[in-house]
Amino acid sequence: KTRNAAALLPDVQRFLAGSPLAAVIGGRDTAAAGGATLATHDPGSGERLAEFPAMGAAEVDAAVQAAAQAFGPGGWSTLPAAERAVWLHRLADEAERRKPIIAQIEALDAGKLQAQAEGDVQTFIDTLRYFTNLSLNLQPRAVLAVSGHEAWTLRQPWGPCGFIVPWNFPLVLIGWNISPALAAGNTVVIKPAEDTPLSAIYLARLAREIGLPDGVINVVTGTGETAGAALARHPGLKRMSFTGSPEVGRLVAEACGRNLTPCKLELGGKGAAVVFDDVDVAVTADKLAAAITFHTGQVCCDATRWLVHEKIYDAFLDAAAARLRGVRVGYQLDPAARMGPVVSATQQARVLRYLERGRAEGAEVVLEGGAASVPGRAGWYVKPALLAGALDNVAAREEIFGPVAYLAPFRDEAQAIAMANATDYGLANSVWTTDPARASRVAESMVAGNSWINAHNVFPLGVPYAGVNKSGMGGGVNSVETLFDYTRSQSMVRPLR
Ligand code: TXE
Repeated sequence: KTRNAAALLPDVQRFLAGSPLAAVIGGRDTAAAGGATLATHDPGSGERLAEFPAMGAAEVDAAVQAAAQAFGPGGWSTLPAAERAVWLHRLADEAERRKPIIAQIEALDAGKLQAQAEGDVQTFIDTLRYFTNLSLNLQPRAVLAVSGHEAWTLRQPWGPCGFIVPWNFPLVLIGWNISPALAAGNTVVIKPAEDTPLSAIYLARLAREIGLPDGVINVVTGTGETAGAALARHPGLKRMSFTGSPEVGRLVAEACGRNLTPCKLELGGKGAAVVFDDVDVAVTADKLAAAITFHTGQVCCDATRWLVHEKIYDAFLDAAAARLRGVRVGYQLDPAARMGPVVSATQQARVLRYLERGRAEGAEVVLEGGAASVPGRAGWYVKPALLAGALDNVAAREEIFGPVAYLAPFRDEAQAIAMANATDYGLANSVWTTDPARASRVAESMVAGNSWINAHNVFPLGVPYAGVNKSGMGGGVNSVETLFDYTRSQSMVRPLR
């Protein structure tokens, strides 16, 4: 029993009491061959939450086969879209009914503030509904009379698709990725991160409870090196989608390349926020501080480099430091907490190491950050940190994945754009100014999949989200195009006469 037991919803307690939990393959609760398990912990208390299967190649193979069988013939892919939509809407409705339960599981497992976890569950639900509805609204392609032939294009589902997801937004990233795949008629095998397997397991059980055909959603659990790698190299997958670090993304893409399996990668980032001297300094500092502390900075599209016009640099630095100093670090289920723990001891050590290295390379330490302690909770906490100086510093170049911002002054627009673009990543940036023409100019000139204007970390439904360069490849997520990505094009031709 954890110390939290009293604060937990009865359904969450019951779910955790089922430990060791099973993964779900072909609708069946499945343990690892030999019964090997791993444990997942509450990042806010360090306590063990539950055990789950440490799977490998054999279970991954069984899951891909279950997905292939569920796909068809006569399966999920051959149902009329309207019939699939009934199932997917039922799944969304049931997830909505259980939102507090799913959110608490996600909050506990990932160390997310409860309110943010609820937002994540809502994003999952909204995304599933969006793609389900979209799949019912596709217009038939025009029939062409060309060169004496009529021709048309079918969009066919691919088959079993693999999804390897990370620990920072488990349910959001599952939703963004599997919703278009399922709505288009594919079946899925999900490999959640070993730090956060619980919401995926819960989701697979939920799908079974509402009667979704067995094998349409499969979940395999285990480490990246065993379960993840086995999924990435499985020749039975027709598509793969990976979200995580660039290092592992490269391995996954290589494995897919060997099978010629199309592969979508969503990797990290080192986003810039470019702040001009016409903004309200207090308001902008406040918004950027909120962005960097959101989910304790474990957000791939965060603004981690704050490029500030030299005229307001000192005032901005003071305002940001004051705001970050006041952030209340606390246990994720404590409603008074404004920033929870990081996901693991490993991640905490990573953040602390980057602070050390940044300082050693000469960064000015405005706010030193470091490990934080929360009374009565032996979790993995860190304080917000603010570094400043030249951008050739390791803390300004590499993705830290913690609440650490790096400030640097700029002189003019051209220099700001050059500084923002001086990175191998290309996921998301923002520009802050009251001049609309300048806002568009700068936003367009920053090379990345996403440019926000006077905002950061906003993801309206249906707006494409993708990274370029080291931040990803293969088309991104969250838009009409994603639905097409999960169909293959098949040209049909017949002579007119
Ligand atoms: O990610 P990994 P880690 C960045 C962030 C973070 C760093 C390390 O900077 O600090 O990566 O995090 C699975 N074959 N991002 O090490 O390892 C793994 O089980 C196949 C940014 O936790 O990339 C998990 O399910 N799969 C990112 C998933 O890959 C493998 C979010 C991601 O884990 C595997 C997460 C292998 N050989 C981390 N090794 C973002 N874009 O938001 C691991 N995995």
